[in-house]
Amino acid sequence: LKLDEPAEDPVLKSFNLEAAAEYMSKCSNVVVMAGAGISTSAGIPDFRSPGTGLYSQLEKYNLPFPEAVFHLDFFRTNPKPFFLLAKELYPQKFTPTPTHYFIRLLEEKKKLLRVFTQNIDSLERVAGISTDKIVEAHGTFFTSHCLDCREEYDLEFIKEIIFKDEIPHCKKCDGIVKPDIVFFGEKLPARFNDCVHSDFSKADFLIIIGTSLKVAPFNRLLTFVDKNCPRLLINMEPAGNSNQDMGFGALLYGKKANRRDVFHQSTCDEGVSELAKSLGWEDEFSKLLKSE
Ligand code: CNA
Repeated sequence: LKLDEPAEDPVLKSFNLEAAAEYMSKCSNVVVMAGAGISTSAGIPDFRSPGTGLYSQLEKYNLPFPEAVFHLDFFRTNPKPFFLLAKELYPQKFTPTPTHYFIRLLEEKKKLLRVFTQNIDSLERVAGISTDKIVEAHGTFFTSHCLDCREEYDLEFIKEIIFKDEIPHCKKCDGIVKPDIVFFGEKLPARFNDCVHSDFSKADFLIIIGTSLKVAPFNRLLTFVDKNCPRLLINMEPAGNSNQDMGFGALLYGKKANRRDVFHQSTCDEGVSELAKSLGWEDEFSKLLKSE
C-alpha cells in the first residue's frame, strides 16, 4: 500500500462463516468453484490427498510422472494406465453428496449463477442441478469420442470395455476411444470460456469448495471476481499457492491485508451444513437431503 492511497474498507464484518453467510443472504449471483473434494464422501478418491488420493496410488503403472496418465501424447502411445485408473475411479453408485445438494438448494433459492466444476463424475447433474447452471470445466465421462474419426460413444460402451480391462476401440476406424474429459494439453470446452466471461464480472459471492487450486487455468478464476466480491473457501486444507498474489495464497501466506476472504477449514459436507444453518436454511436443507 502506498502512503497516499486510502485504505479500502473491509467488505465483510469479520472473516468467518457467519459473516460470510450474512453477506451471502443478500446475494443473487453466487458462483461456485468446485473440485474433487466435494465427491470424496461419495467414495470417489481425489488426486492429491496424501495416502487416499489417486496420485499416491499410481506407482504400479510405471508412469514417468503421475500426471502422465492424463497427458494426451502419453495416452496415444500407452492408454492402458488411464483405463485401469478409470475403472478404479468409476463410482460404485452415482450418489451425490450433501454438498451437491447444497448447490441444488442454492439454485432453488434463485441464488446460483453457475457452478464451475473440475469434476468429471457428473454428480452435479445427478443431484438435479439444471444443466444450464453447470459448467464441467474439465469435461465428463458421460460421452467419449474416437481420437481419430471423432465418432461419439456413450457411457455404457466405455464402462463395459473398461470393466473387462480392455482398451475401447472405435467400431468404425479402430482408433482409440477417449472419454470427453480434458487432458493436459487439450483445450477446455468452449462453454467454459463463454461462461467465465459472462459470469465472473457479475458474481456477487464466490464459494470455492473441495479443491487444492493447483490446476490452471481453473485456479485463476478466483481472481476474476470484483474486488468487493467475498470469496469463501471451504476445504480440508489451505488451497492455492504462495505466489498467487491475488488468490487465497496471498491471504493464507499473509501477503496482503484481508478485506473479503474467508477460509473455513472443514469437510465440504460439514461446511455447507453450517453455512445452511447460518443462512437459516437448516430445515429446507435437511428436508432436501431426506427426500433424495
Ligand atoms: P485435488 O487436487 O485432488 O484436491 C482436492 C482437495 O480437496 C484437497 O485440497 C483436499 O484436501 C480437499 N478435500 C478432499 N476431500 C475433502 C472433503 N471431504 N472435504 C473438504 N475438502 C476435501 O483435486 P482438484 O479438484 O483440486 O484438482 C483438479 C482435478 C482433480 C480435476 O482435473 C478433476 O478432474 C480431478 N478429479 C476429479 C474427480 C471427480 O470427478 N470426482 C476425482 C479425482 C480427481
